[in-house]
Amino acid sequence: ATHSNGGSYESSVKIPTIKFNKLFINGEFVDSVSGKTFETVDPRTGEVIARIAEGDKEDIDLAVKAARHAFDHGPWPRMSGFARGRIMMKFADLIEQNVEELAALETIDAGKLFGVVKDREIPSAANHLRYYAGAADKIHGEVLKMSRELQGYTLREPIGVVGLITPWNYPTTIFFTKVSPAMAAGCTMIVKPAEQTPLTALFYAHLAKLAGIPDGVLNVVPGYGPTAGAAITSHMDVDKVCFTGSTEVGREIMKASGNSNLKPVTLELGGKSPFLIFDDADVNAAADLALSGALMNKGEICVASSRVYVQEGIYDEFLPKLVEKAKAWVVGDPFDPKVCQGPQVDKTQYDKILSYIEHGKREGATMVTGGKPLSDKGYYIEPTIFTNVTEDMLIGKDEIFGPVICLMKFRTIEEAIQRANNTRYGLAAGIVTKDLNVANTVSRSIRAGTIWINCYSAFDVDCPTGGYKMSGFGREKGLEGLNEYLQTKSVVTPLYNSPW
Ligand code: TXE
Repeated sequence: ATHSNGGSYESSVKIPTIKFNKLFINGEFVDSVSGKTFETVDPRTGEVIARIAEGDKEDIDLAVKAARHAFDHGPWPRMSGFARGRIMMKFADLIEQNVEELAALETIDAGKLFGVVKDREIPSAANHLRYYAGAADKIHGEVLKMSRELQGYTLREPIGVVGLITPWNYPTTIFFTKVSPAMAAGCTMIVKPAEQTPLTALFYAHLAKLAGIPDGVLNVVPGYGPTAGAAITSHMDVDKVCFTGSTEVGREIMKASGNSNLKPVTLELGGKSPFLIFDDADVNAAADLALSGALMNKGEICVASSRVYVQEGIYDEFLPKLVEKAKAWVVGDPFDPKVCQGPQVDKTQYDKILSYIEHGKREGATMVTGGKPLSDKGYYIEPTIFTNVTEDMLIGKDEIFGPVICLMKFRTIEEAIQRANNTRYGLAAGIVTKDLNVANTVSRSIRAGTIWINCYSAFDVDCPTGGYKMSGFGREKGLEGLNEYLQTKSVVTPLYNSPW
């Protein structure tokens, strides 16, 4: 890969000063009860950006109390859906007005591409708010005819106080895929952003207040998983948890729910998504799709097309194309518009990826390009491609969450389906073919929540996403995503002259 100068790129983008570094509870920025703080680090350099108030159990208790009060007594769940929607629309406008500063914060905190965050991710997040704002006044139950003696109807009610635990790879997007439907439903919430990337979430809290979201509706408490996160999942007064993160932590969250109040959970977990390229594909276009599907956001994306399967008729043509494209993929400072890939989010992820690469070599896979760190400063890793991989190797079955592609060859459609499904995950899959019958057959046969045909990572707010198998359960986005924050109450009345 070409390396464009690590952290020394002279950007014209103004690096913002950090305005919000405290917990946001009940409409105010406050220090943590313990007074403790933690560092958030710029992955371009490994240097500390700011110290952030560190939330722990006592702070979560305060946030839950505020959210509970706002839910049980405040205006938010009681006002009309239309009124909630108007406030959410204002919130969305404020986000767009601050897009430059927000995008710069996200870039220094997460190492994400400035241009992509500014032009796509933040505008799309604002549109998540608008989509659900538009749905807020269309939440209706049903009238039930029931038996001759009874009439019933259903109410769709907000589920209550929700805990939203987010990861560091898409700090803005995932914040709004959870917050927007929760707000539209009339829930109140505590968001715990990932400890690696708390900066934009706190800024959004500030904007929510400016927009007129009542105090206590949105609380943002940065902190670590086993302390602040676990305090949410085991809290007796939190009615639901929605989590995106690792499968291991997903397991802990279900246990915490089981050991406390049996709160329902929605889990969006890891993946090892297959990308199947059939003999009739345009090799060049397919290589572009496979590469960007796997390396997008430095491979730190739950749907990464990390297992690429190519049919034997075009494999020999495909391999050098993919390698050539990987070598031309520019790694460097995420403010540089020429760059395709910034630094991995932190030292832990960087070390994890490099250790998987070493493991791949030891397991007998063939590394055909990449494999090395790219700079002595910051967490940059070359795009890496392995061939001769099988699904039982560690690199063929674990989620690496970095710029590493496992390239494999298949013969028949049946083999492609069988190997695509040979994983404990089921988040997404890609298919490249011009043959409609192949595309339809394979789509039905793969056990995954999203199938992309002749495209990849094509997300939109009205399209539900989520996992099969150990990639989790529940759906986010679309109207199904709103259901996760609602529950149904049935109301039944006898008719005149009925025996009741
Ligand atoms: O995730 P964690 P990590 C995968 C990816 C990555 C690996 C580890 O493979 O390499 O997970 O990343 C909070 N109770 N994904 O360790 O720990 C934590 O503070 C409650 C895939 O960063 O799952 C953070 O806010 N919460 C993924 C959030 O969980 C807890 C995105 C995610 O962190 C907790 C991220 C606990 N006991 C990582 N422990 C995806 N699906 O996109 C941690 N947390």
